[in-house]
Order: sequence, then C-alpha cells, then structure tokens
Amino acid sequence: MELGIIGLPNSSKTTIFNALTRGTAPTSSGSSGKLEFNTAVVDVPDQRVDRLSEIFQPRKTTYAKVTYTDIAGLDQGVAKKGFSGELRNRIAKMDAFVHVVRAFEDESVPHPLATINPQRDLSILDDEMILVDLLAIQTRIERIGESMRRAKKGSEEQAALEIEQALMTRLSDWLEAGAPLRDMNLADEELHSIRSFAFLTLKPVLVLVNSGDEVIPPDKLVTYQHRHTVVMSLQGKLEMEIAQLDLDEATVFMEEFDIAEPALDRMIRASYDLVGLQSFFTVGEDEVRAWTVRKGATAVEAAGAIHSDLARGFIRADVVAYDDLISVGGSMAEARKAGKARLEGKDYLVQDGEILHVRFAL
Ligand SMILES: Nc1nc2c(ncn2[C@@H]2O[C@H](COP(=O)(O)OP(=O)(O)OP(=O)(O)O)[C@@H](O)[C@H]2O)c(=O)[nH]1
Ligand SMILES: [Mg+2]
Repeated sequence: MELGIIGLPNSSKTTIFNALTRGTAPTSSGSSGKLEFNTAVVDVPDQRVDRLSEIFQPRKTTYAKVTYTDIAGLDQGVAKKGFSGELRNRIAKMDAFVHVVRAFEDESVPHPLATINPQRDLSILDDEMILVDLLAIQTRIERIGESMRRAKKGSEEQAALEIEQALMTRLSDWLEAGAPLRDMNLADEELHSIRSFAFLTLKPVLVLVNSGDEVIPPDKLVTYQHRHTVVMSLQGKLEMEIAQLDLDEATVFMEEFDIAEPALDRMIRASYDLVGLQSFFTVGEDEVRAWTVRKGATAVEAAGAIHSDLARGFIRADVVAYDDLISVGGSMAEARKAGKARLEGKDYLVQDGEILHVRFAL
C-alpha cells in the first residue's frame, strides 16, 4: 500500500515525510518546485504486536507496513500546465493521499500565496485534482463520440459506448459542480469500469494540517466533509524532532511536553484504516508478525497473504481474538480450553486483530 504526500510548495511535506520515516531528506524554506519523489516503507505502530512480543519473546517481531512517497511539484495551475508524464504515472499508482496543509506561521518560510489560510490551500489542490479528472473525462468523452460515429447502429459496440458515455457525462457533471468523485454514489460495476482511469478524486484522503507551535484541533483549522476522508492536525516540526531522537530521549521529551503518543503514530494507523486494510497476527517463538489483508478478507485469503502454499493446502485455521488470547495469558492451548479459540474454514471472514494459526497440507 502506498500513500502519496501532497501539498502546496513549502507546506511541510518533506518535514512530515521525515517525521514518518525518521528520515533526513532535505527540507528548505526556498521551495524548489521541482519534481521530486522520496519513498520509504514505514512500520505501522501497533501496541497489540508489542504486547504479543512481550508474551512470546520471539526472535523477530514484524509490524505491518505502509509506503509513503513525498511528492513535490503539485501547485496551483498544475492540472492545465504540468500534469503529465512522470508526475501523472507516479500519482496514479497511489492508493490514497496525505494532503499536507500549512497552518503554521513563520515569516522565515515564504508561502506561495503570501498569507496563511489552510482552508484556501486545501481547496486549491483539491480543485486542481478535480480539474485533472475533468480533463481526462472530457478527452474520453470526445473519443467516445468519435467511436460512436464509426460504430454500426444497433451494434453491441454502440450500446456499450452509449453506456460509457452516460456514465462519463454523470461523472463530468459531478466534478463540474466542484465535488470529488469519492462522494458520488457509484455501483460496483461502475467503479470497476472506471478503474483504469485512476481518477485522483476517487482516492481516499487524509488531510494533515500542520499547526506549527500550537496544538489546535483540526476542526478549528479547516472544514472538510467528504467520504473516505480523515482530517487530523499535528505540530510538524515537533514531530520531526521527536522522530529523530532515540527511544529513551523521545520518551523523556514526550513526558516533558505531555504528549501521550506521537501524532504521527495515530496518523499511520489512520492511513491504514483509510484504505480499508486490517491486520491479523501470527505468533510463535520464531516470529510475532502482523499481516495485512483488506477488511472482509476470508481465512484462505489471509493464509495466502502469509504464503501461497498455505492458501493452496488450506485445511482450517485456529482463530482467537486478541483480547481473548491476552485474557488467558497468551496461551493458544488455554484459549482452546476456555472455548475462546475456534476452528474456522476457508470462507470465514477474518476480523481485525485476530491471531491465526493455519493448518494446511500439501
Ligand atoms: N515554524 C515551522 N516551520 C516548519 C514546520 N514544519 C515545517 N517547517 C519549515 O517549513 C519549510 C518548508 O518545509 P518542507 O518540509 O521543506 O516543505 P515541502 O512541502 O516539502 O516543500 P517543497 O518540497 O519545496 O514543496 C522548512 O523550512 C521547514 O523547516 C513547523 O511546524 N513550524
Ligand atoms: Mg519537499
């Protein structure tokens, strides 16, 4: 899973990226405006994994992962002037966006529009994305028109073109009204039929408002009500500083500033939820590990996430909920005795936080 970090120039994208990745990519107040991508894979913090590791004392602990890519180069006017080639390809691949919005005041950091106004900045890039989608749809509608002139009247081809034309026109009207496609009611087969367009406004968005030196709740900074959207605020520079400390120093620092958990940890988990993913765990002396599957995945799909052999030879899975396993001190055998572990078949729908042990034969 990959999330693209977008935002206006100098909005603090790279600062957030560094905080997320404990990285040191160069940040600067003189935004270069160049096309640049920094990518890193980040562990999804999960206290359940920590607890299971304490119990099982495995040789190795593995967290779920999310990939973040810092995408510089989006700015006002990009839809009409600069949205092509590498930038388009890179962005189309993203599963979701982290939209970084500047709310911090700092005279040494120039703002491309000179004033601080998070609501305005949020709409600027949103409107650009709407325009990018709209332009793609208009091109498609023109092509459909050409094909329709060539297609035989009453043919299957013509019928299919008419259906597509009607859908594209609906999408276009929706975007013209200024709303993202993710707010629209679309049937599964409609969503499927437009998948290859990788429309930007269909992708989930995590809005991250950087409030700088102050803690300010997000709803005091922006109003943003859309589907598949999470809005959070954080103190960007502070988060980057915490991320660059070692664990002991970070603990002392956080106690001093009365921070229970870095905002970034919450944000990483929120990104994971946002794209419809969940974790299940496997435990043992060798490894305690979080695996990623979509919400609604079956036991056999979960087995396949571990190894294709496990899916192929799947017999049954021992399943126990995280809280139930903890309540019996972490022992699978005790969980079974207490009637808390179940044997489930292929079609069982795995729930977030369950511990699975797959029985299989090849
Ligand atoms: N005062 C203050 N400055 C910040 C904060 N976060 C980032 N900055 C500064 O803002 C400037 C721009 O930050 P970057 O992270 O480079 O911004 P960017 O969005 O990656 O910029 P481009 O990639 O050039 O578009 C840098 O000088 C940062 O140090 C913050 O929370 N408070
Ligand atoms: Mg940058």
